[in-house]
Amino acid sequence: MLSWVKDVTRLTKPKNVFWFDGSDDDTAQITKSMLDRAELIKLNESEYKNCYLFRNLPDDVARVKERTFICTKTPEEAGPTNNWMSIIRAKTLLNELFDGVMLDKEMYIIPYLLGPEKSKYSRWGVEATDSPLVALTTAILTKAGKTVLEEFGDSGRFVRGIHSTGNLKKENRYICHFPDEELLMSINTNYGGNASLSKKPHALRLASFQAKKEGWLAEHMFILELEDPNGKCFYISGALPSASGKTNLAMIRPPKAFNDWKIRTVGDDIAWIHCSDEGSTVGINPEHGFFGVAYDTGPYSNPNILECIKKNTLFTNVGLTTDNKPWWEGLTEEVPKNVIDWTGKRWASNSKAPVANKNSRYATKIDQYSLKSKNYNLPDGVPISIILFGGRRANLVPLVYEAYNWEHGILIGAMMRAETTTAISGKVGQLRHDPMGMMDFCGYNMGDYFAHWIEFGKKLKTKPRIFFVNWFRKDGLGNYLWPGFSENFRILKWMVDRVENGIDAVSTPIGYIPKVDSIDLTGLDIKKETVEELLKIDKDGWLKELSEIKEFFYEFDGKIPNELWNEYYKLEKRLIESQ
Ligand code: GTP
Ligand code: SPV
Ligand code: MN
Repeated sequence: MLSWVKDVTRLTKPKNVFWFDGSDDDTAQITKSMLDRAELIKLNESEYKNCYLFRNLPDDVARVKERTFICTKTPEEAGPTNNWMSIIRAKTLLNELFDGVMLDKEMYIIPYLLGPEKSKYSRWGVEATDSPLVALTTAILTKAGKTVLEEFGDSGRFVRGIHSTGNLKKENRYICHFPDEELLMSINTNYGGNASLSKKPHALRLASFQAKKEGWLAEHMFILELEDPNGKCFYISGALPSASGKTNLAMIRPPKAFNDWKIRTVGDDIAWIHCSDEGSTVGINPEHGFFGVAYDTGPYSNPNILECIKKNTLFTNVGLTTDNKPWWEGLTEEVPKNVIDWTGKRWASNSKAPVANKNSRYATKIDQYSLKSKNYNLPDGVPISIILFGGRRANLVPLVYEAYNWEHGILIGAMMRAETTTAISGKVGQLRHDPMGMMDFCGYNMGDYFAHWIEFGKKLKTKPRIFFVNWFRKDGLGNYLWPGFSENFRILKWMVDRVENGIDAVSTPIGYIPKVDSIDLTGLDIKKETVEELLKIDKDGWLKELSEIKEFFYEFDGKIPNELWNEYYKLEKRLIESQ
């Protein structure tokens, strides 16, 4: 590690090197240096203790898929859903960009651990960055600093990450992954998902590649704990596309009628899933903090997080009130007077632009979240009995359905599509493929990834049951048909009833759907017809969907596994025969 840091120093030529030891003192020192340079705003200490606001440049507030590259020997290894760059070209280009890039700057060396201490499932890495923002973010989102070195031992194996804020010019922005070398290089961006290399670049893109080699899964999934009134706990992991409800669901508060049920959080964005020595499915959350969407987070959508983000939290791209409190749409009903928008300008009350950026975020530690599962940090992980996939679909996809078996479940995950959100730069609301929510995060050929899921299933003695959800169905006027948020608990409960109590369901061409009266609607004002509408299956629509999925699968040049095609044709046949 020392020799690697020397190499990076020779390349980037920083003014000095800051070894982050994970202490509060180190964090305070980095924070102070940013405050001194007016790069950070201290928030109201009495209401937001030790909280800060950082403003990214307006064109650097989301992940940029078009500047994200997988650098392997052949394009085939990266597959059709990733941008590929040859290793030689990427290295030449990046070495030039990184040459002397830290001249007047400090370089922070941040060793980090992903996953619980003393866990065979955990991994580690080191990020060398000249961005104090990235240093602080990594200190929140992972276990970082000295303790990690104890975990390392004298192992020379760690993921190497080099990052520089550079000049933030978009045309020279690169987020490059070298899976064979376990190396990451990112430059000219300071936004979380592009620059905090421990998160998506390591914990998903490189980890998914390692997972394939080693027989586990690195997924864009939350893990939640659901405790029934008898005290029995179930663990559900689920993939929903970016900015489509993972954090919200992992933290929901069951509706009043179910206050003897509990939901607690293990993780909100990434899950590493393994087959245990006993053949069961176990999951860990590699992260140690939440990097959640702030915009729209409020008493209705996520009441539980609001208290947690009132201390030791780093906000990006939210608004600022005159008394130095963070503000975003959804936090309170009224826009505070004379609020400053996320770009730092006074917000005009007739403005159509939002006060907070729609991809504004909070970074906060899971330790201080009161409704975390007590098992959130178990070295052996938690046993997962339900996996769910979800879409963001105004039409077609019902509120919930269950796969007939593991392979069918993988097919419905692979068929996942969603309307785009502000989590990635580009147009919002456009339908795109997002298999298993991993479109932007699978570090290798997705055809091989599907095959790996099939193989993984073969090792499991008991397989989790697989469900699909869609909270986003709309009526003809564009209103959501399902109230969502805490009411989603009712759907989780139905899943547990299926798995635990074997309650009956309706067999349809696409999978099992609930009998209308088996979703517990106690205390919810919703018409039976609306629920029927939410569960309706439009066979012609599904056949059209399938033909589009087929086109997508063809892009993988024969790499879609036979098991998936089999399930695909069985599904098509069921749809045709039921016409
Ligand atoms: P990433 O951190 O980007 O991976 O996002 P996420 O999947 O954790 O998304 P999050 O929970 O932050 O949800 C973000 C958006 O989804 C917000 O705009 C919410 O309003 C919306 N959302 C979440 N749950 C629901 C729901 O049940 N119904 C509806 N209509 N919207 C929802
Ligand atoms: C996502 O976009 O899925 C996120 C935010 O969770 S980021 O870490 O920026 O990728
Ligand atoms: Mn995410």
